[in-house]
Amino acid sequence: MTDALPCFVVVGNVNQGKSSVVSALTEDEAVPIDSYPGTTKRSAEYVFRTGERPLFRIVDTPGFQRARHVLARLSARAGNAAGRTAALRAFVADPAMRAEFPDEVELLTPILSGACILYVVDASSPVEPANEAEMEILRWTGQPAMALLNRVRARDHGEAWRPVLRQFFHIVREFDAHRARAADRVALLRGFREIRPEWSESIDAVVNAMEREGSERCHRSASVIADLLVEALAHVVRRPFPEGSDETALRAELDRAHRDAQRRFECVARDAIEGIHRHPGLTREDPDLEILQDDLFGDTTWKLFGLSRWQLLRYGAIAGAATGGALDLVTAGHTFMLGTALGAGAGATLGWFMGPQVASTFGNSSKLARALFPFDTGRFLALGPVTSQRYAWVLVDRALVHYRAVRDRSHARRDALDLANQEPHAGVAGAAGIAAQLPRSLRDPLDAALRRVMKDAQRLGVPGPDARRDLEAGLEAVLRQVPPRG
Ligand SMILES: Nc1nc2c(ncn2[C@@H]2O[C@H](COP(=O)(O)OP(=O)(O)OP(=O)(O)O)[C@@H](O)[C@H]2O)c(=O)[nH]1
Ligand SMILES: [Mg+2]
Repeated sequence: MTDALPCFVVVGNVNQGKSSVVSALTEDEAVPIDSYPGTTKRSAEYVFRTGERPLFRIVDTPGFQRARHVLARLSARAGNAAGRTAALRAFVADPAMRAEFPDEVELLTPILSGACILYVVDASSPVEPANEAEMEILRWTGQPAMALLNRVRARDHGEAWRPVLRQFFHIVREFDAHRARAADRVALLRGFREIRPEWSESIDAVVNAMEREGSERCHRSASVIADLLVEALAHVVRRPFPEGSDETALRAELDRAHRDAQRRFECVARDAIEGIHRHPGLTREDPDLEILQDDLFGDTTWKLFGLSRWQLLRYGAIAGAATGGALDLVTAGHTFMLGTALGAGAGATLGWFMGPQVASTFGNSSKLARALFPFDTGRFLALGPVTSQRYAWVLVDRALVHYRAVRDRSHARRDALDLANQEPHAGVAGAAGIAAQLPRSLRDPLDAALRRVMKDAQRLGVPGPDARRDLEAGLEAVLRQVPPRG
């Protein structure tokens, strides 16, 4: 079955980023990659699938080690151009040659079985005579071939490489294994349509499947983020509050528990988004200034994420008029007593200056308590659901930034997810994020959906299906438009 699939073999000198290209193209984090030359010792085949369906095969190979010697041996064996491919086949089949040139035999074998060639060069290194020998040997195979200019370091010898590569290859492309995104992978595969026309149908099928998969990932990510928001915004923590117990301590404990739950919800959603994008092994524990590592309730987070004050003002979130049902909670008297709660407006306004207040506390005799816990007659104190629209947008924004970083992350990278450098820190709300930059045509429906979720949570404890659906639709529309990091 898999024999009918397009098959590519990735070759080149040692340490050029061959395995990195394989890893990026197959979205496989398990491909061994390392900075020491000679990491890949044996050829290994990787199959790219969407769902269970195999789409193409890629063979990673050891690097050329002694191309000039091999070319000399081959030249001695091949009388003329007509005899070259036969000479190569004889070379690969010869046990003595395998013993003397194990890497070259290993990398030439899959090419001679009909695979297309991806010749990877590190454009940060100069062209060497050995490279010329490599390209000549590949030419002898007679297989369609594309050259990829990858860059392992910052230096650039691309100008010297290009004219040399053009002499040997049908197509020469830039492909940065560490930065390649879905669109780059698709463009690369499309290139093979031109050099292997008999594969054009299967390559079209691959490209269509990859595009469908991208769209599906977006849809599933919207659902994950909608789950996060529904859970986080509706969450209520509750503790018994016996007569005479310490109210201040209890309120602090509720606050802690509520924040911990919010952090947990965010973590679960991040794991799910990473899973959807085939990044199950991603490390996020980068000690350097990680803005998304910054605590959800940290000052920096609240400065950098979410909407600007003016945007929130427009949505009525600051004046306290926005959260509808939340206002029902306000009862006479401003000191905290059982059965009273702070309104969302007051919380949001104070929160801007004094740090995040995201939800209100309520007791067992409040209206909300009767709605949420109708059969509970004991004394308790509870905190939630979220009343701060600003907080809702901070949560949305962090999810968007995380989504973009994961969506656009090449599987060739083995370092921790660098969320720190996603955007410059300008020190104002929205500066690190995406939400504040969204066009109003996307932001307005999402804000309306968020408000509805919060309002439902305040009245019914859980958002209704319509609110959930609108939220997911609003999020999906946004995710489809999130541009790559500028
Ligand atoms: N910055 C950067 N580093 C890269 C890129 N591609 C590869 N590298 C690094 O270069 C080193 C070698 O990458 P590999 O993919 O293992 O190279 P290889 O050609 O398979 O190496 P061998 O198997 O040893 O022949 C690793 O440290 C990679 O992280 C790139 O696009 N950008
Ligand atoms: Mg390798």
